[in-house]
Amino acid sequence: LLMATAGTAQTPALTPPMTNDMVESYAVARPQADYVRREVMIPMRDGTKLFTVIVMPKGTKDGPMLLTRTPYDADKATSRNRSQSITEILPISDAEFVRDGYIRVYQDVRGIHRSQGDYVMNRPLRGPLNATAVDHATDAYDTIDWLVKNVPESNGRVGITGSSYPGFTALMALIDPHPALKAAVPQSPMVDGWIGDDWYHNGAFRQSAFDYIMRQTTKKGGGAVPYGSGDDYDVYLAAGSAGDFARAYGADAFPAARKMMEHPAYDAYWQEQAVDKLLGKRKLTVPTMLVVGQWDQEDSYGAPAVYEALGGAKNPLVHLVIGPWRHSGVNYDGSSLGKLDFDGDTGLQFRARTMKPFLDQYLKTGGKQADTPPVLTYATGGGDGWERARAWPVGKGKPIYLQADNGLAFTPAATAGAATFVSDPAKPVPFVPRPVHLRDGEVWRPWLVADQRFVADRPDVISFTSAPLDKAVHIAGQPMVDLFAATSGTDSDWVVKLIDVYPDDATAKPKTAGMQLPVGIEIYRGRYVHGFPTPAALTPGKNENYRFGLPHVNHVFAPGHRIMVQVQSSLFPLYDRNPQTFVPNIFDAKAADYKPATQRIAYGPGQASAVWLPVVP
Ligand code: PG9
Repeated sequence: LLMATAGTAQTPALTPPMTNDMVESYAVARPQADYVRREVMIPMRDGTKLFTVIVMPKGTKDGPMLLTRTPYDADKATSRNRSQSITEILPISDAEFVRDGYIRVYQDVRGIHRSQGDYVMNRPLRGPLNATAVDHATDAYDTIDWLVKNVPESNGRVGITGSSYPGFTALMALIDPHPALKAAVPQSPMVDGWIGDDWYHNGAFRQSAFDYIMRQTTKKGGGAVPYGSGDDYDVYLAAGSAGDFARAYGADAFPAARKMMEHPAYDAYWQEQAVDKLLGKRKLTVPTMLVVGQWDQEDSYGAPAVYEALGGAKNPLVHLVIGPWRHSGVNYDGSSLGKLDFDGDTGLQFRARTMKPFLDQYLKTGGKQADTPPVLTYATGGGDGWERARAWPVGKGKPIYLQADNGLAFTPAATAGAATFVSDPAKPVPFVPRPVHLRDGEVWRPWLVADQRFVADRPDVISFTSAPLDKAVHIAGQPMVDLFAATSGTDSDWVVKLIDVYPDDATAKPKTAGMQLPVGIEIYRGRYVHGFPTPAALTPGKNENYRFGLPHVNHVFAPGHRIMVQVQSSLFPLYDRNPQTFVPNIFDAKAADYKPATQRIAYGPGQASAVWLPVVP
């Protein structure tokens, strides 16, 4: 320090050479920062304080607030880069908002990162599963209440958004909402963890849950599953059942994993926390735009299910958006996915042209009426971009039937028959090309558009293919599987894929030549064919009718392309293996229960297996 005394300049005191160079704590100096970033602890009604970061452009006045409630670290979310520019510290998806004077608020949900309290993975609403006085609905309410009273730069209006888990918390805020909550944009929300979002799909367990839970719910030690660098396919196969895996790798020490495994069927535990069911029982009072990716590999079920539960087109407050995205892809560069290229950055297009005007209308002071369509979807394949609609689905179900000789056609097969294959649980079909690395984002994010030629030649994968189309087939809605199938075992999984087969000759676009593009992939655990809450053994050799939905899509099968339906009985190691012998609980299946089975896929009169395509006239 320079010290001046009575006009005589003194030699500055020098830092002694042996001073400890470690600084205890230091608030980063940002002399040029174009923003204000405030960290606060917001008290909830039970006294628990939640860590919240409020970020806004310097000089903000009368700003709308956009809140995200997250288990993924509010501090990290608001410190993307060490920068003095607001658009650099916040996620890229916030840029359009803060450039226009929005106040961005990120909060750690209770019990995680810097928030106080208990972390309950999918904290159920107060009621039969939650006897406390707090849940995500009350926490959102209390947070909004505090924000409108304590952020003087705001105009007192709040919107809520977020993808996936934060999509789930955005939906929960709609239950008995705070009057200052004026709009919501839940993206890829986790809605029903058993039917079709993160933990199970139609009863088949997603083993990726273990790694997620072990990473997300460990305070010290623990963390990710030590897969090593080989092939996760081998790791899971060697372990045995998913239950054996959990016991061997210590996942059973994690309450979140135990809760999941203790409820293999669709019992009250799942039914009572299904957010679409919770919202369906209430009147929606907040304008809500539900968003999902057409190839959402984590939460494809939630957004369309909530749209339907809230009354769909009959409810003027609800909007649905389906983009050509992977899970949460809406918040990143949406120019491409796997081998597919789109018409520009579809993520940015949606955020800037649809989401922001929608929020502006309800959140800005004197917000302008936006031209928000009830439904906005992006037509992929031979389609040409964004399409507005009054209601979803747009198309009407038209069956495309499985045929003899691996054929597929819009007319039913004249004579009954069946195609067979042997499914061997010792050699399950991989869900992506091996070696499998479940944690590799480059593989995980686009896996739902992975070219299926990598398995099409396996004897346990059966394909039914149409003739080349002479005119385009445009589908917009949810393709429905209507499969008549039998197994020689007493339990079985059925995986059905709807595929767009690109022509082999495609010199203009060699990377997609001959591609088998999955338009939708879904799995169904056979034991639930007579009811999700009531698993039962299958009768060997007896045809059962399996009916289930594929993810919602807007896709155009172009002229010259072929439509394909592929069937197999495993999707490993993403989904645990079905032993193909009925056991009361598959988590406890023993090695001897895993048996090869002959699978019969039926077609023709009385057993007309088909996929109902939502064809746009
Ligand atoms: N799909 C993730 C998730 C949602 C809800 C619960 C647990 C996980 C996510 O991406 O947040």
